[in-house]
Amino acid sequence: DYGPAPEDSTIVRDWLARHEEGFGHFIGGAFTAPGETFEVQDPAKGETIARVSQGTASDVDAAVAAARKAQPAWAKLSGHERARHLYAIARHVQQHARFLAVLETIDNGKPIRESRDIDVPLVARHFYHHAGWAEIAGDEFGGTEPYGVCGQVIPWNFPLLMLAWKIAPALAAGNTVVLKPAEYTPLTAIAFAEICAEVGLPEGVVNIVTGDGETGAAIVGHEGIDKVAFTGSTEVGKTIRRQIAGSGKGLTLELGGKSPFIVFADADLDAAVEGVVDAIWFNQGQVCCAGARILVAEAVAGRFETLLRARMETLRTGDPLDKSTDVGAIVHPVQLARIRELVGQGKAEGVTLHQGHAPEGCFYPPTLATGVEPASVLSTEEIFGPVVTLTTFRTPADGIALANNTRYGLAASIWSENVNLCLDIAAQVKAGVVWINCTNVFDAGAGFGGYRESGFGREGGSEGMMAYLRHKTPDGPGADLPK
Ligand code: TXE
Repeated sequence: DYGPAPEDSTIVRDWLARHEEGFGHFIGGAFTAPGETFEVQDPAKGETIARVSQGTASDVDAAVAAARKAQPAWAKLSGHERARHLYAIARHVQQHARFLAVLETIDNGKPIRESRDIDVPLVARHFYHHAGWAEIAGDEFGGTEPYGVCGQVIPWNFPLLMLAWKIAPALAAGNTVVLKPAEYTPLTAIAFAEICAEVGLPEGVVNIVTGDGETGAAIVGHEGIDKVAFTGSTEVGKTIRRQIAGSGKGLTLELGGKSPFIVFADADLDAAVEGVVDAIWFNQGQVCCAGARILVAEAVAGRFETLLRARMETLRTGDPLDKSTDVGAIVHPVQLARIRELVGQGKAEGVTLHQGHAPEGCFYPPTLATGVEPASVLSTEEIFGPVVTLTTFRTPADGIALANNTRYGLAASIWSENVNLCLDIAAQVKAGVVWINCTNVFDAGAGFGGYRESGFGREGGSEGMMAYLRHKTPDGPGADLPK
């Protein structure tokens, strides 16, 4: 169990210092000179750590042009040759794992234990996995072709991992990409662009344009984009859907959630309490599939709450670079204000709050809300912070009704020693991902995505690959019909 060595932070600080004048965009295999820039903060320290260019319409034009130019040759490579590039990226991510983990933690505020043990290893895994798909895509997906150029817009909660979820399958399928990282957390995407250059990825295959929502909208709306993939808020997802309606562009959306965490009376309560820690205090609760609503059987609710509150007391909130930290900084003061505002509304409605400890600054304590009505803002709104509600239910039918009482449908977690009950409930919960006696388990081989206002399309697995390919019927199944 190693923490970041002091030299890892030094390497990151040196890298940032070398780019003090600001970072440009990565277009056509090279970095542009920085244009008009905006500040990027380390939320834990409240310091500006870098300046990054605000992508303009002409930057987006240039990136799309580079991606269009590169795409035919990239698609023409054999699957094996594309796989070699993806393997090389995966290996370089592993070689730079400590640098990337520290950079992610400084930029996002997430605990180093998470960026080191979860985010970065999953990024490498995603590229390895999709290299495998590139090798066999021709055999597995006969009668398909890539979309062409994909416009990809990602959020700030898992900056490098969301990049990997977007770029790896797109490239494996023979697409080229223009990706925009979130304005709060653009730095690991820039480091990733350096890796692309380092491994000799053909120029224009990956283009990274930094900027805000306006830059994102310019990418989404650009006529040279064939498919849009977005992860972020439900509100922006809906805007994008309207923006490109009728354009013929492909679209996948991975949006918000308010996922239930259902504990039955016969569950292993200690394990379920640890499950809650993973469900809502992992990444400060800034997780689209966070188990944000605990629904617990009335018969064990008192015991469960006691265990949970005792566990909350032991969580350490603070310096994200300290390897013993459990809960790090909130990504940005704006997000912190949003969490405070929603919790304040809940308080005004009369809920009871139980809170752990948090230092001054851009931190929020682990929070459990009890006495919460299903219609309360805390039950219905995605808080995207370390705040979980606890509600009781009597019968399994009541539990399911509460679980489905949401406009979202991203994930659900079910806890019981009775596997038949778990499977029965899993079939009735309206969610794209259901975990049984576990939570927040991700794998590149398993499709991830939502129902209802949580979006549509899947990332990961064969469904995730298909999302980057189009069927062409004459070559597809049925092509051997008598002529
Ligand atoms: O998200 P936005 P924000 C939820 C969460 C959070 C809230 C607000 O509840 O509190 O959203 O976060 C880009 N066209 N989630 O405001 O705005 C933007 O630049 C194209 C859940 O940060 O959706 C960024 O790169 N792009 C979520 C990305 O969209 C646009 C993760 C996400 O930002 C755009 C993040 C536009 N019109 C927030 N406007 C999840 N489900 O994982 C903004 N962007």
